[in-house]
Amino acid sequence: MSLTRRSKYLASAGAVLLAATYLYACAPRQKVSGIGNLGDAASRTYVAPGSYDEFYFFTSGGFSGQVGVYGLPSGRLLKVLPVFSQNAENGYGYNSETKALLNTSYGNIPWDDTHHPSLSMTNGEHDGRWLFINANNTPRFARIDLAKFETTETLEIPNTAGNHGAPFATENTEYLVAATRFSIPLPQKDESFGDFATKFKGTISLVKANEFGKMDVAFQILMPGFDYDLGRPGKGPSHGWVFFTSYNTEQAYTKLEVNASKNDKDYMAAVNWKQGEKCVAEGKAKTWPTKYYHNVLDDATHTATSEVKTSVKMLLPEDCPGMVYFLPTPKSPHGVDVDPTGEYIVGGGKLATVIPVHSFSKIQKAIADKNFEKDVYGIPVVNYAASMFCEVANPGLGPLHNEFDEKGNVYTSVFISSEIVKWSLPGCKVLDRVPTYYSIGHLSVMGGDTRKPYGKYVVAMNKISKDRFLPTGPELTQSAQLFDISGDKMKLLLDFPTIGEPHYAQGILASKIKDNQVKFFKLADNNHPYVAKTEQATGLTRSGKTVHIKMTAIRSHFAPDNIDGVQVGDTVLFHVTNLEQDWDVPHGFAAIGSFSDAELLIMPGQTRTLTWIPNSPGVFPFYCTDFCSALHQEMQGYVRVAAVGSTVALSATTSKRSLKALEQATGSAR
Ligand code: K7E
Ligand code: CUA
Repeated sequence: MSLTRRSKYLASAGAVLLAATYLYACAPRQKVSGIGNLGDAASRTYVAPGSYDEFYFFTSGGFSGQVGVYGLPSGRLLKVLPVFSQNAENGYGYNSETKALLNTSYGNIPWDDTHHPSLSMTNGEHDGRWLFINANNTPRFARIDLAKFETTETLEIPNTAGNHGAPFATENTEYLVAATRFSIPLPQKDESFGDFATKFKGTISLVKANEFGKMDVAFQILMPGFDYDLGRPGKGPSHGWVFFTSYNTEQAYTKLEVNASKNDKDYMAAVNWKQGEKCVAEGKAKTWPTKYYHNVLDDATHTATSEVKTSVKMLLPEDCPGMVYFLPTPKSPHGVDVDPTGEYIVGGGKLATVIPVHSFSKIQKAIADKNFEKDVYGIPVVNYAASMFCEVANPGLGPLHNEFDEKGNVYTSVFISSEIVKWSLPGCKVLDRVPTYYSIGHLSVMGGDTRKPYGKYVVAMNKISKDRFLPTGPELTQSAQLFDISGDKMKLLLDFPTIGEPHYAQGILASKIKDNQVKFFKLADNNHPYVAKTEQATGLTRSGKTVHIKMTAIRSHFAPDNIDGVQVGDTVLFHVTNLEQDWDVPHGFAAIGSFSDAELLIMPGQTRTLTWIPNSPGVFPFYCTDFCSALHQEMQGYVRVAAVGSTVALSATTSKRSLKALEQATGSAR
């Protein structure tokens, strides 16, 4: 960039960030690794064959719409969980049973952008029941059941655009909180951009989540038209409150990098949701007509169904005094994080030269004393000096996010200067800093958002991996870096590649999850409308142009495996039940030319459906895709397809000769 062009860039604060990003993040840098003793680092992350990792680590997939499950400290990838995505690996989002989980008022949306995994909480600690995650683009929440590692419930969030500051769980998972990133006309209608400041609004949502199948918007709060970015519920003394950062309090609607970077301070919203609950109970909320989807995967039918909701309770701050306050916070803050004691609320001012720390008790006092500097859209703005506990000096360039350990230390990710800065609370002094490779976004301490962090490790999730891994064409892998934080100095232990774009991630002790696993689904409890619990219960039915085939799979054959009487243009639905009742014995199912679905991967005791529409006469094979036994290659069959109008009746046969005995003879059990 030329000097004149650069000085133009430097004309605004937003551009300073941009220019600094070029100068720091993209400059070639030397490979200072921060590793004191490589051999020691290797042994600290080595998990011997047959041993387990100490932590599960759940990373958001960002634009992959998925969740990555890693073991730490090894950094081994254990699973990729589809959430707001279709997954060819197991048919999620393709097959008839799971498709409804992607239903929204905009239609069936098989993609989204996931940012913040949030583990369910009991008494402010991860309890290992569920993982929640947000969809940014078409606003939604998902529940992932950690006994099954499966997405089991999704909820659309109405009156929202850019569901970014979400879904952080309160101390007992009473609520997941959410805030709108984009303010929009509410209710949505055709408005001119020039009316942004008067007609565009934001919302904050409190979503009930503590019971499977009952996720719902408890109430929403109508907010001034800013961009709300991130949120964190209080803990301990601040339980009952939630804090959201905002940027663009300038209310710009074009060229935000400049126009939304003018104010020296933006606002952090401090929301007393218990007060909100009270106002709702007193009937102060308005009922707003809207439309949003709630989708639940039923345990017994293994099938998701959708329900359409038609209204929400909307609270206006002026109708519920004491519910919302603004805390001035420098400057275009991104992250907000609450320390384990619940007293300190730490902002991440991405254009600020300090890390601002608000004190919950000082906020309470300022409110009691009415120590306000002004009102903004009727919302009292607490005096900056009155809520501020400290400003941490020398935090690096572009502080974003904070996590906490068990010893009163805070770890701040600093994007532009690519580092983790460790500092103390309540001391507010920088204690250590370590470079990351490169451009760190979120970071995650094991249990680092809870009342009782485990500490031990912090993981940096970096936006750029540059020269750290073998190149893979124009797009290089995303990367995470594991640091030891048990001593005074942070120490780099491991680089590992990550899938999608991991924004945030959470680590939980493996012992809280690993012994609660569902090993298979009980066949006796399977209530799928097309289940076949025995081979005798299989069969074919035709209704018009639709053919239902109830089929079973067991090592190593399908029943039936010869199907006759299908015609060109029929919609053939293979409902395949896996009869196995043992851990880790899925069967797969694929049929040649199936163009609307991926394969099925059917867990033991489960039924899954593949849709198949033959477009020419012939005899077409299907087979099991998962190498399930020595005779897995024999696990196959044929469908015979006749021309339209053929008089061949539907029929099915299964080879009489069971291969079970042969399998046992060859010792082929998986
Ligand atoms: Cu900082 Cu979406 Cu939490 Cu990305 S967000 S880094
Ligand atoms: Cu069943 Cu391979």
